[in-house]
Amino acid sequence: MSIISRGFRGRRREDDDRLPPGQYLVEDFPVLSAGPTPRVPLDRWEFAIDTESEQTHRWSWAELMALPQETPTVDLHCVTKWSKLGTGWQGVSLDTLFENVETAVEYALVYSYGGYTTNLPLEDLLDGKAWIVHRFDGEELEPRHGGPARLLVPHLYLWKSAKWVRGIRLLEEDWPGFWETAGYHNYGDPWREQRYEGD
Ligand SMILES: Nc1nc2c(c(=O)[nH]1)N[C@H]1C(S)=C(S)[C@@H](COP(=O)(O)O)O[C@H]1N2
Ligand SMILES: [Mo]
Repeated sequence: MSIISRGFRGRRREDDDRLPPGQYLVEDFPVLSAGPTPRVPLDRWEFAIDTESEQTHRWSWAELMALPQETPTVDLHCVTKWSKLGTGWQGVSLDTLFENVETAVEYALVYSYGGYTTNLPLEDLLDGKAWIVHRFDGEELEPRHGGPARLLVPHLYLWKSAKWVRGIRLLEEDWPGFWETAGYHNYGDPWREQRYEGD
């Protein structure tokens, strides 16, 4: 008779290597939202990139769908300590969306339907590191997980992956977002355990 539950014995070594310090694995997909789920009809949905020279690049839902689609499989790490490995998504790389965007600045402020914001360096959105995703696990992205579309930036804590994403404003100076203003770390690297301001 074993007194060790399968859950503990069943964890594989390669999974441990993918788990940042202080995190534990989950199989379900928790929902963390700071407010109610906004509902945006697809015929009124748009995504925008606003540059420092007040140029706005806009995409309708149909235009987003017509762009080259990628299917990243990534690990998610939430600052509340759960990690979910090997999640499968579909969406458009930020590299594709930034193709015709001219900018000389370093900072990005991501904003969502419903008012949520989060900031990160522009370079963390580029070079295959971030997507606007609209499908999860082979299905349309559920509203509670950010549907119709959310940002996915898996190398940073999940609060940077803005749900119900509406746009990205490019800024000369860093502008802290919702959680960053509330004492969370400005950058949020899970491998350096940057949870709170000062970590
Ligand atoms: N618009 C918006 N995006 C958000 C949030 C939010 O409250 N509003 N919460 C963030 C936090 S703290 C986390 S951990 C993840 C949770 O995503 P999930 O609910 O799909 O697990 O979304 C992030 N993106
Ligand atoms: Mo979170």
